[in-house]
Amino acid sequence: MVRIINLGAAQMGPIARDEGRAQVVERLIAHLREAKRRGCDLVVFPELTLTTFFPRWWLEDEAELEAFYETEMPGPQTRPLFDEARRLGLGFCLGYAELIPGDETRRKCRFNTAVLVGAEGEILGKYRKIHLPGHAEHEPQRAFQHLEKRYFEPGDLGFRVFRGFGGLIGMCICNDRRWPETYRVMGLQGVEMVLLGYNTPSRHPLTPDHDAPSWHHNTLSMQAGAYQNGTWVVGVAKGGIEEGVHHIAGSQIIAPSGETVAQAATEGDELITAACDLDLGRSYKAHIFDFARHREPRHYALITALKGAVTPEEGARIEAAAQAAREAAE
Ligand code: ING
Repeated sequence: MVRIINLGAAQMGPIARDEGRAQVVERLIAHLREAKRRGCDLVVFPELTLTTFFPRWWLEDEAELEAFYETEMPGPQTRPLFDEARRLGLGFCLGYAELIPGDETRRKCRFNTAVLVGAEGEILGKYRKIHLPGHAEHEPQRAFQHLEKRYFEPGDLGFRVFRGFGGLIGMCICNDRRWPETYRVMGLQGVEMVLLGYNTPSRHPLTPDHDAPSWHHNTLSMQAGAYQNGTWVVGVAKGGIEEGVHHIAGSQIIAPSGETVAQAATEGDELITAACDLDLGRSYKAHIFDFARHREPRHYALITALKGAVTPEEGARIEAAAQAAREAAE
């Protein structure tokens, strides 16, 4: 039986700081209706889809900051999106800022989150962004801030793979897509489609030499993740000039071959679609990337032992110690 997901990547143009949730939700619902018209089953929205990308500002007022977060999903302002998706029989993936209010049982937490929602409106899975880029302190010398390390904490749910839409679906968020570990952990769980949204400034205040190739870095990261794990990858941007900062667009749907099969042509609200055959990854998983047959984890100890790089001499020492520990355990 052929397993096809008719996929809609719902790119968003800029969201203004004063654009209310209801206005944004209306734009998302317009995407859902267009996706239904074009025969989609599953629609993917960008990272932090419900608001402007607020980590670009240094916000000291707690109430002002927390106005960008959701304390329930769905909540009163997002329920219309869930209701319309269910009426249309569509699943969707939604990125948003998640606030877990503190109480006597747990401290307050803030995450950069995505949920996978089934065609009946049920939440099939949740992911909280693990790789947080940028900085935690005010750096006024920058043309704009990137304060995700201040406004969110690293995700605590891992890289999970969920059953839905006839296949194995994973999620990650924005900067996660640049790290090969993201895809490989899901690849080791058999993932067949990775859904991700991103807000990516085209200018890099501290590394201006990265500006020109930023498009290439975006595509390279996602195409490599797809090919090296035999999975579809769907990358959906919030693009255009948002509150004075230009974000790359370039949303795309990438096959397990690593080839882009659909790409956005604009920097605004744009739906791109593809009929994604989940079995296209089989030949990669069964041959060139048959993990069980070809991977050699005994040589990968440094990957989980270390956070930052060490000297080659220290690397050799750690590897030798890991080898000795394995032999002692055998
Ligand atoms: N945004 C950017 C991203 O990883 C960034 C941060 C921009 C990192 C440019 C490196 C270069 O696409 C988010 N939200 O992670």
